[in-house]
Amino acid sequence: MREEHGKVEKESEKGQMDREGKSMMERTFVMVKPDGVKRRLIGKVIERIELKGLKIVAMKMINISSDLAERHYEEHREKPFFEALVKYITSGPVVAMVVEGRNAISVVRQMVGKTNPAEATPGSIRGDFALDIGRNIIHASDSENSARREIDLFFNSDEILSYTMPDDEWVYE
Ligand code: RTP
Ligand code: MG
Repeated sequence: MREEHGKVEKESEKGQMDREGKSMMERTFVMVKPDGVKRRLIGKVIERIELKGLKIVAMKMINISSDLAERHYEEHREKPFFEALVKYITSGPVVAMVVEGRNAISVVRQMVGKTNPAEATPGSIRGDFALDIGRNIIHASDSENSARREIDLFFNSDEILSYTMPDDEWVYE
């Protein structure tokens, strides 16, 4: 199996495409933010990821340093909310994960819901558990490039585990 962060290509799936002709197995970076941890929502978030059929291939609880926070959110450096964002994300422990599955990047973004929880669809994580854009529970990578970059920022390659699930044939056709 050839592995590259953000994208996973199993020998058996090489060349396989989904119905839109897109490649399939992806890895995405997911993080339960400090408000999610302090509101005891870690289990609920993980449960949704598992129930969807996705696979957690790395996970750890950490305190994010200001330096890591600034690098993680560097695309927002010039935004007016940047300082508050860094303060928020460094305010307590987070649970960082790498999640793998078919089209995992867009699938998890859909599960997370819109940035502003007030506009997020009920049924999404933000839609069900949050109200304020500055306290929106969860982060997920928004593209293949972001996923690759963020996984590399938070995890060493030896922290990402490779294993098979016994129900793979029931999750994937
Ligand atoms: P995330 O990166 O955390 O998954 O969130 P996102 O893609 O849905 O939203 P993004 O635009 O990347 O914004 C990153 C985080 O910054 C905070 N934010 N505050 N006050 C504001 O207008 C504002 N806009 C964004 C949110 O915590 C958002 O998740
Ligand atoms: Mg974002």
